[in-house]
Amino acid sequence: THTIPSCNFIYFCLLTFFLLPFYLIVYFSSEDMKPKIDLQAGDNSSAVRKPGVHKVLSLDATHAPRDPNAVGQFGQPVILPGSKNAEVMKRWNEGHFNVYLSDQIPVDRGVPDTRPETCAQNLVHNNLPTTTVIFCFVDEVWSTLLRSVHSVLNRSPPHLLKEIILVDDASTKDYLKKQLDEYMSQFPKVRIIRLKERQGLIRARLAGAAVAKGEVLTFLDSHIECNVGWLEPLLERVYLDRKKVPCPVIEVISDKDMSYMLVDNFQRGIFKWPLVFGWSPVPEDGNRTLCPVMAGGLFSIDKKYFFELGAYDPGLDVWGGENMEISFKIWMCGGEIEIIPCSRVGHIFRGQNPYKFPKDRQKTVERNLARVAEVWLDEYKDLFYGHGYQHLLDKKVIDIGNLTEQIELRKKLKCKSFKWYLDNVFPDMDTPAVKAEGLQFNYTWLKSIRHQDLCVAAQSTGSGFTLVPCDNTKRELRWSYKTSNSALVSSLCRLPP
Ligand code: UD2
Ligand code: MN
Repeated sequence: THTIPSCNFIYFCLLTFFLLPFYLIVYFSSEDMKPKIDLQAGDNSSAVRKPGVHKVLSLDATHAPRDPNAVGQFGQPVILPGSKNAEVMKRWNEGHFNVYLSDQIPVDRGVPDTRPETCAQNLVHNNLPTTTVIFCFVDEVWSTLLRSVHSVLNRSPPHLLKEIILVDDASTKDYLKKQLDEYMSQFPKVRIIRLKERQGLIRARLAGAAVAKGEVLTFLDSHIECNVGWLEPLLERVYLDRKKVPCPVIEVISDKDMSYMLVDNFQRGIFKWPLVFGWSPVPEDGNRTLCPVMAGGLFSIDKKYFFELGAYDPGLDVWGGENMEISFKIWMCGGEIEIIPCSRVGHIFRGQNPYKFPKDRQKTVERNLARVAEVWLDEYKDLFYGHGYQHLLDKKVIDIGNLTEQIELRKKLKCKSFKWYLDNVFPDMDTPAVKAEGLQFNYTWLKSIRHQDLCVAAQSTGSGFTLVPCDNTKRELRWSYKTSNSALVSSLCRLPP
């Protein structure tokens, strides 16, 4: 005969099979399970919209990570066993950094708060403008793209973050199509715009800016991690003066071990002829924060001001030169570029662009730079062409396109001269000219020392030079400045640290 189960047993089954799942759902969606938001400056969130000031909100939803034991947590370096080398190398070219390792690190990892100590005490206004964060990307690695977006969501005061716009510059990878839409649909603030044809980062950013709803535009590269308190100091600058264009300090995420590294020597962005971007220490008597040229990737700008300045020259293709264009334009037409020491964003610097250029890379960048030189450099454009770009003067060789609109814009905005810019913004600029045996060589943006079609090659024995036909794929033809005053050093040399 069958025995009737006891009441206790029925209750037990009921609890286990019906109530427990219900209870778990309620528990996991409860406040306890949501990312913790740390208002280190006291809970002043309710004061945020009232007039007045508050301490910078040190928001960080990742300071208590879900998995504190995961690799790379808190920006620590990860040393993989040698047995993983083959896998690391196999995936390296997907992004020109350690993609294999990046994929193992949580997309919402914590990073060390690298701000100078006083930053957390700084006051900012309660009624700061809102911002649209614009990431443009082409074939970005999945884990770094996600980490970039999460770092913005987790470390930005929600009331200041109007939206995040992802502009997909005609990526070819499948995961960036359907899967990205699905993933981002859990974040109502994230919008994806897809360009039908590859436009390059300049026109991709313009496409994002055209539909942005925030009062301030914040441009970021798609392989970054924003640090604690990164946003408010940028917005505060724009709030105080809408013609100020603030840039965060760009910290380094190692391309090899993915560690987040503090930048503690304060540098500003500069250029050398022929319009080669570089970093240099601030001169003794110089203003600590003024920055003659921005690196290009990371900055905030008042949206209306961006469009008043004519945004970017839309004739610039794919990559390169747009940081020179926007920098000269801002300074010469009444604005200022400033690096904000309390705002920090890590960026993976890659040895090479991991994506293809629709046309030749070198020709694309040269053409962009020539457009900038023609519009902004006045008589100094001769110095640009003189440093290895004589061939660009032959209009039959390279068509730099129509510049009428850009030249008209400069007139309309009544911008100052390039001489004014050099005298006032970058008075310590020097012109590196390498002289040897009566020849005048030019140092080019490809880091070669060039005389017509010949380039100086270092010899692997460590002493002596030869002159060989230029070829930008050869390491022995690459030379760089290790510090602003150093001699040019061959990339074959290893210097003591
Ligand atoms: C630096 C800037 C970068 C840009 C560039 C000069 C920083 C940290 N980075 O080089 O923002 O100013 O100098 O142009 O200051 N991308 C596209 N379409 C393209 C090419 C690139 O959407 O056709 C995206 C790319 O996925 C990335 C961003 O544009 O998110 C910048 O490109 P990058 O990371 O290759 O440039 P980077 O850091 O070498
Ligand atoms: Mn980048």
